[in-house]
Amino acid sequence: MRASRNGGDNPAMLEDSIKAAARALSGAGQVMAFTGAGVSAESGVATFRGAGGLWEGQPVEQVATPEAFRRDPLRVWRFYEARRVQASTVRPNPAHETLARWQRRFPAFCLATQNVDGLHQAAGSREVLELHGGLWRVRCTACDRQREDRTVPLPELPPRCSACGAIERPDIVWFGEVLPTDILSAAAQAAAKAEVFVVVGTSAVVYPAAGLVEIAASAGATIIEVNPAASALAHLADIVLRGPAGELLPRIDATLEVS
Ligand code: BV8
Ligand code: ZN
Repeated sequence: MRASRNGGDNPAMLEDSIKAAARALSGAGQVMAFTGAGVSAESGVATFRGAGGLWEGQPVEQVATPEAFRRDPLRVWRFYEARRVQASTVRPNPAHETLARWQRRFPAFCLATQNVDGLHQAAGSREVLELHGGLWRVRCTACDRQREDRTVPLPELPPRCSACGAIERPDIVWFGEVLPTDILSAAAQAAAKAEVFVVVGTSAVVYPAAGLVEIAASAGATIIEVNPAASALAHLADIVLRGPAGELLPRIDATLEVS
């Protein structure tokens, strides 16, 4: 059990934890951020489990699967089309913007996200490791041809591959599917080298992505958790900031600048 400074809802303790987070970051050479749906919450994107995690009354885990797509590709495409439409109307929030700034500030900075909304890239983050794919890419189910398509709404559902005519799927990693090996291993290598590992807006229940926190913790990184609620891996956090990322990341950043 790591001693954790719990910046609970006591403002003085929260301020103390913000200072502790800034101190840990200010001298760090290798920093990594790992984000989930919570980092996009203040942009207006519904989190997975927060919104009851339901789509047409069904748990998302039953819609975001290869079986559901095989059974009813149109239904699964309607789920993703609805998220593409919503994602096209939202903007990055100060949490995304702070993480993009940190990429320029630290000698080595890696951002791995479970999100598929593209908001980190819209905020200016580069080389984002999209562990679970992206809403703006589609992939052919037959010839695997991948393309970016930001048309909203898509003219035809399901979209068809212009090379071979087969239907295309969202380039998303569904439950029961393996993550892109190159992306997962890049994230795991960065987690093993991180001096400070910031976990932002994730319930940390989905594996193997959540395993990145465990890799960083066992390699001795200082773990900072930014989340209004305790994630499943909060016990690994050295510094805990209980609150919204859009408010707390800029406050850490402002404290960094003066430290
Ligand atoms: C795989 C794409 C196996 C879909 C997603 C152990 C090892 C390996 C696999 C497993 C395992 N145990 C179980 C599994 C199976 C499964 C899994 O982990 N299930 C869970 C539910 C138990 N894992 C898989 O299926 C993975 N595949 O391992 O395949 C395999 C192995 C070999 C060969 C073949 C197969 C694939 C997982 C990927 C699934 N796809 N996304 C889509 O997006 O449409 S996962 C989905 O959940 C999203 O990516 C989402 O990002 C992710 C995690 O959720 P969070 O991002 O954390 O969001 P959540 O709503 O849960 O939490 C939001 C948090 O934000 C909360 O904590 C909240 O408090 C906080 N918050 C709210 N507001 C704010 C905030 N924080 C900060 N500021 C705020 N303002
Ligand atoms: Zn094709």
